[in-house]
Amino acid sequence: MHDRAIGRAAFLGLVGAGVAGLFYGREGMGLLGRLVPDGVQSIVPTSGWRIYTIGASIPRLDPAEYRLTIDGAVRSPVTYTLADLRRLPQAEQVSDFQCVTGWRIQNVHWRGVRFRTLLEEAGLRSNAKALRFVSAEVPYDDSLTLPQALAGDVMLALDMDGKPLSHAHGFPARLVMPRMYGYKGVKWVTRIEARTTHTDLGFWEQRGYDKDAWIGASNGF
Ligand SMILES: Nc1nc2c(c(=O)[nH]1)N[C@H]1C(S)=C(S)[C@@H](COP(=O)(O)O)O[C@H]1N2
Ligand SMILES: [Mo]
Repeated sequence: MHDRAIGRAAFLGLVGAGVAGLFYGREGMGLLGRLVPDGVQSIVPTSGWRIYTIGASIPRLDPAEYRLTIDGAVRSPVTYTLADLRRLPQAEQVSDFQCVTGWRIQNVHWRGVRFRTLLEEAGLRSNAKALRFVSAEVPYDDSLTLPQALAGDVMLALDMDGKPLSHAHGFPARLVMPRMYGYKGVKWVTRIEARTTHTDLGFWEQRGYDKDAWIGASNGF
């Protein structure tokens, strides 16, 4: 999204020296000056990230309470705990991350679960066409077609650069699709809904961005 548009959302801007994360509220709320301690700690070494949230604060999901539900066009809906997700076979990749506003982080090391693995137990119905990723941060969501989601560089990430995701980056689980702009990368994912059409528009897509957010080949930059 353009910086003007994202200005409506809250973001954590990191200023060069040390733990100087400033938390900005939505338009009209002004500077909250609130730090997000462990988020800030894990962001500082990888400078360049900007933390985006559509809410007024960074969601902090409790790992013990966390559940991921897989439902919709599946044979049997499944709910996973975070421990369940960690017990599934994990995949790793190094890929770049690019926001549609222009900033780009190179060589992010992600570790998590591929969708082929994650969907095995629930079992997609033959009419499933897309996956909709729903954030605990309502109403943020986005979708991928099945071929997009099942690609070899796409995953539900649990770790970033060798550590569990920070709260700011979507703890405990976020979508990673490196060939599309960052808005596809839903953070704080708590539900994956198999859909029989790929007609749903994600949060930023309802605000004008392309559903197929290919970097360099969509209406982003
Ligand atoms: N739940 C949620 N997920 C989200 C967003 C958001 O505001 N809320 N912003 C998206 C956008 S536009 C980008 S560029 C990336 C930024 O990832 P980061 O906050 O870890 O830097 O998160 C994406 N996922
Ligand atoms: Mo973005």
